[in-house]
Amino acid sequence: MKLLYVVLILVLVGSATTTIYFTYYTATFYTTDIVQLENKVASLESEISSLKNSIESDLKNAYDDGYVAGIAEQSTSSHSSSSNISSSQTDLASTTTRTIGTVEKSGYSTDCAVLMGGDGCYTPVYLSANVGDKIILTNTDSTGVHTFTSGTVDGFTPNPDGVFDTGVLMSGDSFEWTPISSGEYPYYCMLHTWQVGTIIVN
Ligand SMILES: [Cu+2]
Repeated sequence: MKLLYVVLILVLVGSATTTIYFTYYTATFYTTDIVQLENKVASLESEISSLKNSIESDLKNAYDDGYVAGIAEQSTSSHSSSSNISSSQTDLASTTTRTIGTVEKSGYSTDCAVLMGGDGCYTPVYLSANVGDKIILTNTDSTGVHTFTSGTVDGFTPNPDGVFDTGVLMSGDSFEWTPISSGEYPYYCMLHTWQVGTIIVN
């Protein structure tokens, strides 16, 4: 009877051990399989992603090449068309800009006037320019308003000739004039008759 118990217990322990053993191994195999599959999926995903990136960069390179080629073509065609532009238009493209300003406090004092021994109330008081130049007339006097009015002053009597007239320029304001023919262009300030200058156009 005692022996029977021992055998029974051995059988039970044996079968339990076997069950645990198989369960453990099965689980291990499945786990290993799942891990391997997951790794495989991850590696495929990374392969797909790198293919995507390479396609994207190929597309971008192709686009950039096309873009550069397009720009090159455009500049070539604009070069060939610009050679058809007449020489007068070409000259306009390379305009020289010249500037005349007003002398500080020239509205209060005649000291700047050439007739009073000064250096002139406009600066430079004589400007040499060429036909087609861009001449910028600026009131650089921080203390007052001035004009650049083409013409002459006879004593206190102004004689505007209508070639150009900036009108009243506040301090810092500008006016642009481009001479279209050569000659000497005297001008004066409508507000301060001692203020005169000359533009010589060649
Ligand atoms: Cu003035």
